Order: sequence, then C-alpha cells, then structure tokens
Amino acid sequence: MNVASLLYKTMRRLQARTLGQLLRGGLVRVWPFSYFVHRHYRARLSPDRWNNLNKRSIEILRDHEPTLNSAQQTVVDDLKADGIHVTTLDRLLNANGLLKELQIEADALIQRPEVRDQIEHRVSKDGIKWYVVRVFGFQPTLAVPASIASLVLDDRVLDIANSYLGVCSRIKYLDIWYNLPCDEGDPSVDSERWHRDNEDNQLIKLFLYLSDVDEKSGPLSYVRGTQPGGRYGSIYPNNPPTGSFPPDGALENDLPNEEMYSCAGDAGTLLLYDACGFHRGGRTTNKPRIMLVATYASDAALDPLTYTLQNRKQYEDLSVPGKFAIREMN
Ligand SMILES: O=C(O)CCC(=O)C(=O)O
Ligand SMILES: [Fe+2]
Repeated sequence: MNVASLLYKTMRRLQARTLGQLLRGGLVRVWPFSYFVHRHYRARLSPDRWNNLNKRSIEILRDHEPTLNSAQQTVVDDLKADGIHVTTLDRLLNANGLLKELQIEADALIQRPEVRDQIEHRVSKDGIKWYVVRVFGFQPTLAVPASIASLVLDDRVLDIANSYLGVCSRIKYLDIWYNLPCDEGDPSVDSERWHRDNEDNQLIKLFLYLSDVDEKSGPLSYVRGTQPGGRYGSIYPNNPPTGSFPPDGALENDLPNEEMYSCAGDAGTLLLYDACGFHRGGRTTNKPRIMLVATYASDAALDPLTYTLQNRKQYEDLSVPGKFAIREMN
C-alpha cells in the first residue's frame, strides 16, 4: 500500500476531512499525546478562550439583535428547555413549494455518477459511517445549489440559531445524506450510539427530512434536557476533542425513559437541535433515509467550513448575519 492510500484510509477511519483533523483524531488515541491534545482542546473551549474567540461574533449579534416572532421564540424556548424542537418546513417558514424544489434538487444531485456509484456499491467514500453517502462529501468541489443555500441562510433560521447560541454563528457543515438501508444485524457504527458532538460547547444542527422517515428508517433520537445547561446537561460531559460516547445502556439506566425522544416524520419534517446534547440515529433497515444536514456553530468550533460556494454574486444581498454565516464577512 502506498503512502497516499494509507493516508486516505486513515483519514477515512478517523472521519478526518483535513490534515488538522487527522492529527487531532490520531494523536488523541495515543498516550501520552492524548493528554496534551485533551488539555489543548479543553482550554480552547473554556469560557475565557471561548469568549475571546467569539468577541466579534458576539459583537455582531449585539449589533444585529434578532427580533423573534412568537413561532421563532417558541423554537428558541424549546431549544433552551429541551435541546430540540421538531417542526415542518411549511410550518416554520411558510414556504410553499420549497420542499418539492429541494427534493428535486437533492434527487438530481443523488443521480450524479459519483454518488450513484457509491449507492450501487453500497459504500460511502467518506468517513467511518460506510452507509452514509454524502452528495457533497468531505472534500466538496460541487457548489451548493441556490435552493439549499436559501433554506440554510434564511434569516428566520439564522435568527433562531444565533439567539440560542448567543453568537452570530457560522454554517460549518452542509450536505445531503443518503443513508443506505442496512441489515438489522450489522454492528452499530459511530453516531448510531448515544453521543454528544465534540465540535463546540453548543451546536445547532438542522435536519430536514427529504424522504419519509419512520421508526425503521433511522430517525434521529434525542435525550431531552441533555443539552449543555439543560437539566441533564452535565451527565457524561463532552471531553473535547472527542465528544462523549457513554457505555451502551448507561443513559437508559440513568435517565427517565420518557426523555428519549424519537423523531420519525414525513418528508418536510424539520429538526433543530443542540448536538452537544445526547442524540443518535441513522440506521435504516427498510428504505433510504434522505435528508439535508446543516451545522451552525461559533467561531470557537474546532472544524473548518466544509462546503463550496460558487457564484458568490448570489450572496451579495444577504443580511449581515447571512454573510457572516458563510464567511463572506469576518
Ligand atoms: O444520522 C443521525 O441521525 C445522527 C447523526 C449525528 O449524530 C450528527 O449529525 O451529529
Ligand atoms: Fe452527532
């Protein structure tokens, strides 16, 4: 095996998209480097450093304070109370026709030969989750289509994410996932187990189901109240940069069952949740699960932006928070 393919395989195994992530993901597994890596990232996400790294994003939020309508306020209140709010695209944005447009766009992207090839061979080229085929992938070259950008950059969505996070956030990640159906007996991988994401102290994820997702098609599940600052926010805390993966069954033993909430829903279901609270999902056994995924995080977040925007002219009319979200503004 040559060095390039060994590097590629290792990056895949460690879910690394950049050399920095590869180093971080590799060293954190090897004592004594692990000690220093944890120390470094714990310090980076400590309140003082976090506030320092977010000086500008806090300032911009202060200068462009969102005015929330009552529906948006409910979302923010739910996020603060439970870490999750489940709605639909129509209900939140009153955007008749946008779902259909996004489904057509996603379908065209899925039909591209590079994506079809992964689906036919039943293996994703990116990451440890072999069954999650990504339309843009870890090294995206394809530009994000306008309809997708218009949803994730909608001021109403940004205002919710920013009000919850307390900063003018950046969209760190954007993709469409096509989860291949698996056999029930296949071993669980990575985010199918309960976990807290590792990237920041708080993190808003937007999932928009583009296919109907029932109990067997890998719905996201969330343990309400486990978001940082929530009633169970400090149980099995995040240990940056590795997040938190408690032993199987531990959360079921320690927390009330009714807090474990499974988000099955038809196409058009929109989830907004803090991924630093416990969640899991993605294992479908009956049909592909297709969804749009976006992540909103602060300037202290560990990972770089991972999507490609071309035709930058189309972003000239964005609001200040919109421009900030995609680094058209620093
Ligand atoms: O695929 C899922 O439902 C969960 C994915 C996940 O853990 C994440 O995006 O952080
Ligand atoms: Fe996650």
